[in-house]
Amino acid sequence: MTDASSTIFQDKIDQDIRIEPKDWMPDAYRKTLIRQISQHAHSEIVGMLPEANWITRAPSLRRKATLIAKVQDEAGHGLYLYSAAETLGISREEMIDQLHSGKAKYSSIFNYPTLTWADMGAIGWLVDGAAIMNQVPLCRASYGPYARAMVRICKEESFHQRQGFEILLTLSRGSEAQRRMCQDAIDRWWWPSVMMFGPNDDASPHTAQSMQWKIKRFTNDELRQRFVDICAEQVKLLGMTIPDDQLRWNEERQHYDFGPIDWEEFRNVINGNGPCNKERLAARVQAHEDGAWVREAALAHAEKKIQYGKT
Ligand code: FAQ
Repeated sequence: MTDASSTIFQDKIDQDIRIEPKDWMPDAYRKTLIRQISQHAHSEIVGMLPEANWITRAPSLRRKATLIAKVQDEAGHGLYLYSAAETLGISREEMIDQLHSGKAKYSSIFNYPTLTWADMGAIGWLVDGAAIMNQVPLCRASYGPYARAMVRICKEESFHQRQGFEILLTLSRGSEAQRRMCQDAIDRWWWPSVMMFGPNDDASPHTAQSMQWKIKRFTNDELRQRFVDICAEQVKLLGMTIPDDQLRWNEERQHYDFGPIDWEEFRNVINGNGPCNKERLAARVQAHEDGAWVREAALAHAEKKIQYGKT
């Protein structure tokens, strides 16, 4: 690194000029982006599994078609994100190896089971809702390929969030059993969704530096608070409750106060001991092995095309 390249890099960050793949960047900036973008990609791919569980059991053809489309969108998000990470000099094989060997993380939220149809609603409303809250600011991340991938992803996530809320709204206007199912799903998904934003700011090793580099635009706690504020209002439309007896509006702060987060549970889940960690990883590894013939066929086809001079 020369002083001049480092100054040019910092000037670009300060002036909100995007950093592009061929620009000089500090090694630590590159590593942080690879870590975050690849974990994000893995989350989208592993995130397909809890919902895929309900495709064959969706209550109507319309619900089934919508759920298939949503899960397919998530595959697309994973692929844009793997491509964005590849521009930083890591191969897709290496990222996938890191996921399958347990070296790379993916979002804690996808290690919880989907027990009833109402979970599809709760995932859409709460999980996609939390994802949007975290991802809209990433459309302004300093690294160009990541920020651009996020624009399309956010548009799709907002559709996902609305379909989830609509599932819960329908259940909330249904029979007593359906209302109970709706409340039960909210009860189970609330706290894991609140944890999605990551550790509190004072326990987050990466936030300060990522904010300085304008990868992150808001801290974990700032985004979590916004999420709680919005959900505390939206839940009223459902006539349901959030499972937190300390949730109340604080006039002075102009925000909702909320109860303590069980960080022990969070640590357990991200360290591989959540309810479904082993099942999720095993399903991914199996899918990858089952797909080996497709990769081989695609490679053979590409080689043939090159051999015969076609592109
Ligand atoms: N789960 O210092 P920080 C979705 C880790 S996509 C697991 O705060 P950072 C779409 C963190 O990696 C959901 N690990 O780190 C969808 C770090 O570990 P490391 C995914 C977590 O990076 C919806 C350590 O803790 N979204 O839902 C979690 O500055 C429905 C210290 O944390 C993204 O990935 C967690 N929840 O901030 C799909 C968004 N939180 O790497 C299907 C992009 C923290 O040192 C269905 N990522 N950790 O070993 C980000 O914005 C950031 O990476 C954060 C964490 C905010 C997640």
